[in-house]
Amino acid sequence: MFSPEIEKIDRKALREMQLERLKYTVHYAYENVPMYRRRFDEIGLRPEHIRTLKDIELIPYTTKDDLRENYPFGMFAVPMKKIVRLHASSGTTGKPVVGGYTRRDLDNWSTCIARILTMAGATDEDIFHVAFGYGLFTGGFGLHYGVEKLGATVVPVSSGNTERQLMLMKDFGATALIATPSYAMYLAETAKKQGILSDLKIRLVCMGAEASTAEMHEALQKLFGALPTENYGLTEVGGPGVSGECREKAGMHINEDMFYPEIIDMDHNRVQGEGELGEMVITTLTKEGMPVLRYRTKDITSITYEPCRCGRTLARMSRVIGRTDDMLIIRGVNVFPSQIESVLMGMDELGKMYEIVVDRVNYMDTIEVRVEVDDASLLTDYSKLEALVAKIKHNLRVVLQLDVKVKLVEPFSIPRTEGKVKRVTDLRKK
Ligand code: DLL
Repeated sequence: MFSPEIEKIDRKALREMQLERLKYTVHYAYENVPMYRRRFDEIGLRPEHIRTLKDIELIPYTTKDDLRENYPFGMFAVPMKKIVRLHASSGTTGKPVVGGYTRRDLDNWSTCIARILTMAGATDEDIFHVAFGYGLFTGGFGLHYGVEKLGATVVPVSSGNTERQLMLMKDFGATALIATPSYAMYLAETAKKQGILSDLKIRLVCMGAEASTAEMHEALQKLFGALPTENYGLTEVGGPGVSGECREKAGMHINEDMFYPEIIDMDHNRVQGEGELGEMVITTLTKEGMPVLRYRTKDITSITYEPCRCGRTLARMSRVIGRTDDMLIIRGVNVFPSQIESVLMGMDELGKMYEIVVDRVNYMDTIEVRVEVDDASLLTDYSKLEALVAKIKHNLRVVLQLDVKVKLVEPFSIPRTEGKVKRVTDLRKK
């Protein structure tokens, strides 16, 4: 373990530490961030009203809109002189969310990442190929400094130029790959196509920044012959480093000394119990540059506090099944793209790239799944093709309780992305 004193901490001692840090953060945010002072004053809440961890529920939520309204630096709690780094989310619409880091924030961030990489089985002997974008995105630099803190070798390749990436992975003898799940898959598929998969020494694939399914992990493990693990985070609370999977792959351990997690019910905004699915809400416990209280992530997951087989006592969050704003409602049925991915990735006849197109025809919602086949020759064999389409439709119906149109397409015909993949096109929104 990278920080055994924290990762194996007795939970009572952890709760005491969290309470102390929560009280401090609440005072600190109230004193230094005008938005928080206003919010508290409006409802007559004073920082000293927070006496127990449960009292966190008295604090109003923070949302993406709050951060946008305070763009770019209104949420910062220190003068700019103390901010040594800025990052921002890519945000497809409107202004991005900006994060500001003090020197101490950067140090804590690297510690969180070094823990997560160690959990995944990395050591200072690994050579990390970092294929996350370097720039305002928190993925590249965030992981980079964590690898350095671990003492491993970092190859800051950034995103783009897949063939060159593979050449470097091979020539530099990379043992660990850091990428989004979709890009890791693209690298593996391309290496397979070029016949160089067996020349790669990758033993770990550390993925994050987008959702993935157990089936996707299995498919990657088969291709790379390496253990895929995932980690989670978001720009609003600092970027990657909130949580990560250990080799037991039984949920992502949350760095609870730095982040206080809650799960709330999506409809009633109530705090959920252990194991119940809901929206993740995060409060930062050590941030100086931009403390955030009860941030609504929109990510749907659950939390367990049971100690893990690996010996860590830090709580674990389950794989994110989707975002509240990603959920599709098709003819009244709730559908998460991850449910569709589980079905597709579990079928050997299929390739690993797919897209989902939703439309409305004659007032009726339609959903079409386009998926690549593994072997192009299948597309010319009409009876096999029909049987496969029928099988996919059946499997999707079992999971979704919906009839889905299925179109099989040639390998590598769906465009790949180097950053976060966009699987769904919803034409109803046009
Ligand atoms: O994606 C931070 C990050 C970078 C995490 C690299 C892990 C690795 P944003 O660009 O602000 O920050 O996007 C945050 O991405 O709210 C989730 O919806 C999604 N996300 C991140 N990690 C995971 C994951 C980074 N492991 C948003 N599983 C979050 C599912 C994830 N979704």
